[in-house]
Amino acid sequence: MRTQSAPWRAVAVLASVLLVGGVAACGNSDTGGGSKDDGKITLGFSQVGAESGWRTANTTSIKESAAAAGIELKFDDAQQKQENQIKAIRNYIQQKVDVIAFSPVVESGWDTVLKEAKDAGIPVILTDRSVDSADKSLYKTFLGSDFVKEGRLAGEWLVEQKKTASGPVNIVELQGNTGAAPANDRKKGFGEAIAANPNLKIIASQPGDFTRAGGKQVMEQFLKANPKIDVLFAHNDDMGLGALEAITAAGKVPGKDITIITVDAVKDGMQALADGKFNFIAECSPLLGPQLMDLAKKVHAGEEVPARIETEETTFTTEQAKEALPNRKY
Ligand code: GYE
Repeated sequence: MRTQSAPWRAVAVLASVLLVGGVAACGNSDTGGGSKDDGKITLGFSQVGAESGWRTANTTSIKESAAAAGIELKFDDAQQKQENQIKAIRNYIQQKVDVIAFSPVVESGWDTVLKEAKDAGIPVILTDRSVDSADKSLYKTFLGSDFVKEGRLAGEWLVEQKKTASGPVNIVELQGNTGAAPANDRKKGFGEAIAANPNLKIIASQPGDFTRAGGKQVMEQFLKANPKIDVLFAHNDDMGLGALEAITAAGKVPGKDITIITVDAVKDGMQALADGKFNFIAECSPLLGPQLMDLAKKVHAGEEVPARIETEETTFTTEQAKEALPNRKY
């Protein structure tokens, strides 16, 4: 699929001509709009928040990679609020940054601000999470995981584990924040996979906002309302880690009385898996920084980039977690 229409390329070429002209004419002086003409790319990045170990590792990856690539990074933490992200993107447009990248907290409601960036001639890169905009010309590319696949891998593992179950297997699900692509997609993939065995039933499913506190609180409610819980599927490690506290407090043994499946595979999650408190993790890599910087350089230069770049990922059992933990970077 083509990502870069002719008018976009024209704007990019014109921008670089102006940039080069500007450098020749007035050295390092500021253009007045905030974007410097010293040849350095300025990237405005709007991060979701700091809700999980995954997010912290992602932020570190982006900051370190920007420094290594010689890209000037403007960074904003939206504290899981869409309105803050829209504000940050508008600021970046006003400052005339060269490229905007963001990780949308929810999928919907971005068309207006994306159109504003497009009209200002600033290319946008989606990273980690995507948007549901029908107009694909509003952004250049989406770099991130296949969340449906992560959910499906989690579900397929469970189907295999429970293939000899003769009665109902009661599953509870801790979802990510409402409306987020990884919450919608992991739910979808998991649900599709477990449909292979009618004994596997999701008896409760609630958002825990991808945080430990959310996971703990919702798991407490699940345990109170449901005397028989066999499996927990948590959309990330942090909610699973919060749920561990609730499960232990209820006098149950995590990983034995309740099978626990999560997504991410950050260090704390991998430790819980190695300790037998979790049973399976579908990996989701937060180390998107280097690829993002590469893409920023390319779209700034007006080069074509693929419309979708998928992160490579794997899955872990307890044995595999024990092996991988000593070299785990995040
Ligand atoms: O799984 C979760 C984080 O968007 C892939 O967001 C990301 C998710 C990740 O809060 O831990």
